[in-house]
Amino acid sequence: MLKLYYATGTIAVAVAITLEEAGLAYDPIKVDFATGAQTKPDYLALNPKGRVPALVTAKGTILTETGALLDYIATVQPDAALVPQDAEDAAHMRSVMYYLASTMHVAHAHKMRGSRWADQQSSFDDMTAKVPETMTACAEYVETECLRGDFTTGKALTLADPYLFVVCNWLKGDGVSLSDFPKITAFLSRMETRDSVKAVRVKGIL
Ligand SMILES: N[C@@H](CCC(=O)N[C@@H](CS)C(=O)NCC(=O)O)C(=O)O
Repeated sequence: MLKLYYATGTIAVAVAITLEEAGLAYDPIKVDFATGAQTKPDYLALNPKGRVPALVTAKGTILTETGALLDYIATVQPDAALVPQDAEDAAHMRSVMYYLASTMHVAHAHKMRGSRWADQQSSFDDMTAKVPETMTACAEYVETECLRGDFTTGKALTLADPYLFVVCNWLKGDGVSLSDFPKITAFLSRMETRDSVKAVRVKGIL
């Protein structure tokens, strides 16, 4: 069975939701951030980046990077139709995924993970203070450019949606006023009605 290494509320939740959407069985294994388990030798042997998610396949191969794991799920379970047939829709889906990975997730990380980029407490404080502004700018982009209908590419859920759901769930805690973003608000509510999201909540992953 697949093994998903996750921490609650992190981007690893997007992988759990996508596994549920695809109907793939998996064993969720919690990495306890409270004790810094992601920095300990046992976990670093699995993922030298010290991050979640990591997915171990039935063959024992270790896969990392959220976008890669989502694409892996779509490839092994094509019947779930998690990638649009239309090439331009698929490109839009991936542009949203790359945006989330390279820009919005990174902007969010400036709140708590300043030590990745600096050493001084004043630098951390400055980065944290900027997060409401940068995440609001990201939310504006998501609201106007990413959501092209009920979901990222229109009517049907694709790989970008569990990813977008998790990152947009961080907005409130990052000081963004969700009432300014009706499309994002409706999208978050829509995702909450899905069995996949309910299942990860029941499992305590979200
Ligand atoms: N590019 C990676 C980023 C993964 C990542 O940064 N995960 C965070 C949780 S949202 C993490 O594991 N942080 C642990 C740490 O920084 O110590 C991906 O998308 O999978």
